[in-house]
Amino acid sequence: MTEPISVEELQLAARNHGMPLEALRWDVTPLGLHYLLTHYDIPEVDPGSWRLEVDGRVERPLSLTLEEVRARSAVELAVTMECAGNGRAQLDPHVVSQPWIVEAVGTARWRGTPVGDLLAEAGVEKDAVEVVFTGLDRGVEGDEEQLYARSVALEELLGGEAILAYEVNGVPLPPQHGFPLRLVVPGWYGMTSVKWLARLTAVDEPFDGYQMRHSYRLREEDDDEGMPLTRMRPRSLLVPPGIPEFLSRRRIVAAGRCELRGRAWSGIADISGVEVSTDDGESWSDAEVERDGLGRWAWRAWRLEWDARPGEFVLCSRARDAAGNVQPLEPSWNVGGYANNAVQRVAVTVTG
Ligand SMILES: Nc1nc2c(c(=O)[nH]1)N[C@H]1C(S)=C(S)[C@@H](COP(=O)(O)O)O[C@H]1N2
Ligand SMILES: [Mo]
Repeated sequence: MTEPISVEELQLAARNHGMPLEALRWDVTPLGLHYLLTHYDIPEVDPGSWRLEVDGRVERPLSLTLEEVRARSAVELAVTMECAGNGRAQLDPHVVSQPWIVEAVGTARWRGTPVGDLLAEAGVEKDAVEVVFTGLDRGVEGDEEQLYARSVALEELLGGEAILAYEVNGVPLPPQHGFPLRLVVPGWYGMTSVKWLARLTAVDEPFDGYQMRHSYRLREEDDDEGMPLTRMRPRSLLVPPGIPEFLSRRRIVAAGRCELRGRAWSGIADISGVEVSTDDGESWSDAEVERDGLGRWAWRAWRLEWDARPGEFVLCSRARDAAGNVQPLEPSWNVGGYANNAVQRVAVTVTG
């Protein structure tokens, strides 16, 4: 990290927890260990009076109870979700917001009904271009009072695998993950997967809400229009080897054979390889990457045997995807501090 964080950033960091990195051991992240990010307050929702409204440019507006949503066709998808701000705290100059280092990620089994099916049922008008997903959580951000809302292009919803999820890892959504219903858009950074859904509105021009127009854009300067953030760039992380030193979290590893393990994902294309370095990126070896795992939208496990000799090491791993994207060694800065997928560096002391 570059500069100390403020009390306001600590306040955010204490509410919005990351995934402890040792949880990379599990294929599916145990529920309480999945990362969490909530802009405003977690709303309290009465499932009895809650309705999902589907309106706007549709032929047959819908108003559905939770039971009615649950009675529709259901699918379960293992999805790796990562916050677009993951890696922000490593940027220089410092970007003030939720100070994630690398831990804003998790993989969950989300069960719900395909968004495309529900839109087909409502009969989307020909002039619709996007659907706006509006949550129940209200707050003030950038001087604008708002309900958290994001839009997704219609073609992405009709051709894609997005679902309206009411279960995670086999249980009803807990309050913090969007009870009673949330959007899950596989492969995309987390901001698009709107929690506490109340309304889907088909619109005939691109939605201009704060979370589209201002947040979640890659900008070099404040007044750039910028490019919207969409899919997750490739990233890999190491299961922390050995044991940690309490304060620094430096890893202590006993000399000898050590299996280095980790996970890699990309929302753009399938992972095509992972390389590992034990000398801070000077030299690289190919790790063995798991092939089938939990499917296209979940991270892939990788492993590499390391003959650890006593001394000081910096371990790194670098993922690439089938579209040719590779993790950079150094971050690239942007105003919001988004999409920093620079390789992770793990300091290790090997003891004799
Ligand atoms: N309604 C609502 N949906 C939301 C958010 C929010 O603050 N309100 N945060 C978004 C962001 S930025 C992320 S990264 C993911 C986090 O999902 P999780 O907390 O279930 O891990 O939810 C997204 N959906
Ligand atoms: Mo996020």
